[in-house]
Amino acid sequence: MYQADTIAAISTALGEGAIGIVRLSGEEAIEFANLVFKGKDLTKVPSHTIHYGHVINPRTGQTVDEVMLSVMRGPRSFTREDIIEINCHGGIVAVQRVLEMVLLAGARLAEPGEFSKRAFLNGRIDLSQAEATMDLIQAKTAKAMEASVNQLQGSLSRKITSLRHEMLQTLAQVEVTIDYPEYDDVEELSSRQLNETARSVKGEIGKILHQAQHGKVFREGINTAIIGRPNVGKSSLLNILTGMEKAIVTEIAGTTRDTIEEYVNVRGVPLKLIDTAGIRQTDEVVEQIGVEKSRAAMEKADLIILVLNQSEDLQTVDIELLEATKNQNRIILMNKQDLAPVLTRETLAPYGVKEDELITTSMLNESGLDLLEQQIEQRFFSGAIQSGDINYLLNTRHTSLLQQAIDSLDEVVEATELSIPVDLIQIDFTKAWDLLGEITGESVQDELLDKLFSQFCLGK
Ligand SMILES: Nc1nc2c(ncn2[C@@H]2O[C@H](COP(=O)(O)OP(=O)(O)OP(=O)(O)O)[C@@H](O)[C@H]2O)c(=O)[nH]1
Ligand SMILES: [Mg+2]
Repeated sequence: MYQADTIAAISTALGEGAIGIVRLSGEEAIEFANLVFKGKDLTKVPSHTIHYGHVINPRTGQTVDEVMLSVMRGPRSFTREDIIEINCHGGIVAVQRVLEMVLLAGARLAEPGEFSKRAFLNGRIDLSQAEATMDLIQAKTAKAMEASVNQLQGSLSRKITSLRHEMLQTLAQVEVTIDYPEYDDVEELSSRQLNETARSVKGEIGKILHQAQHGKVFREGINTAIIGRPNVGKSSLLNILTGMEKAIVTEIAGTTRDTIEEYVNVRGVPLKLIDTAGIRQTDEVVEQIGVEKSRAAMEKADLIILVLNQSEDLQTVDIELLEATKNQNRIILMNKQDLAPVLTRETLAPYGVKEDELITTSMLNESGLDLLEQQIEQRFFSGAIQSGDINYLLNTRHTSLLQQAIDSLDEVVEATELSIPVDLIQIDFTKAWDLLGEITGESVQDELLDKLFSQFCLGK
């Protein structure tokens, strides 16, 4: 079996973990590991075994770390090449030192995603599975994780492969029909076959795209903008929901100047929370830009949390924001409940505020936040999104290929209805087949591959 040059990288997240893993893959993985390992002779041990020993500096013989080392010979490995995994003591220094030693022994530092790229090139995983690995690493919540795992097991690939199979069969049938021109309705028959399959495949792609809309939400988080005039408690809310001092909070109006984004998981709903600069009229240039960004965030949001200060009268900006968000998915917080109330639910009634949009809160004593979380949970789990729906996670590349395939299939359907010659129709049909193949990587160019895999973390 062909094996490429030997690469190495740290495969676990950098930081204080219990263990860190340095991974090697390639032709001389075992040989290089043997140079830095004091314990058994690794060239003699059976595949898929783990060994206790020490990593030493191959030049000085000095001991670097106490380790457990696994040997997995290709092709029964993730990359299908020989793989060594060295489990070191966690902590940045130990893992880095072990990596340095294997580099000293002759391995090359891996590019981001290079392990997965090799797994792909050696036919171990297909492209959508490789991308799922990346999503798995980046999964923000357990639900996104679940969907990534599904995809890793090939739910998208399986679906695409079966669609392509169906298309190939039709193409074959058409060829056969054309080869036996004794039938006088050859053209019509072929045309009908192409039309039927194109329609059916198109329908299936439509379903994938539809289901994936939910998937996108789970991967990227629901765009949630916290909006309001200055000093009402927006940044306080961000800090409470994230459990961190993410944003500066002061009693000075206009404290937040720029949007701040943070992912949070609210009862299983992944939110991309965006804290924004308080909206008001201002002559100050920096603040003006901040306010423009707040408005942009508001327009793009899937969910708006509009914060009001219930200890003060409604101001022009509040009214403007109530109007502007009227048709959006919004939750309105009447904050600073701990202070003497001025605003009431009745005050807000004329502005088209619905009862279930309104929650009274205090960031000071953290009250009302349960209700807020409950609202968020209800809206997104009210049957509309269930974890069973998210079978597919599509990235922009997948979506665009699926759209293009639909376009080609549309051409096919249209052409068959206009009695255009079958060999011309076949061109569009084959094009759709190719486009689908690009999703699983059966027809991709090198350049694209490099780009894709370079988005991976180091060591994957
Ligand atoms: N009493 C009381 N004070 C609050 C409450 N929420 C926030 N504050 C205070 O109000 C002030 C402003 O809070 P921030 O969270 O910075 O307000 P903001 O909306 O982000 O303000 P800008 O960034 O200026 O737009 C701070 O002094 C907070 O401590 C609350 O519920 N009750
Ligand atoms: Mg703020």
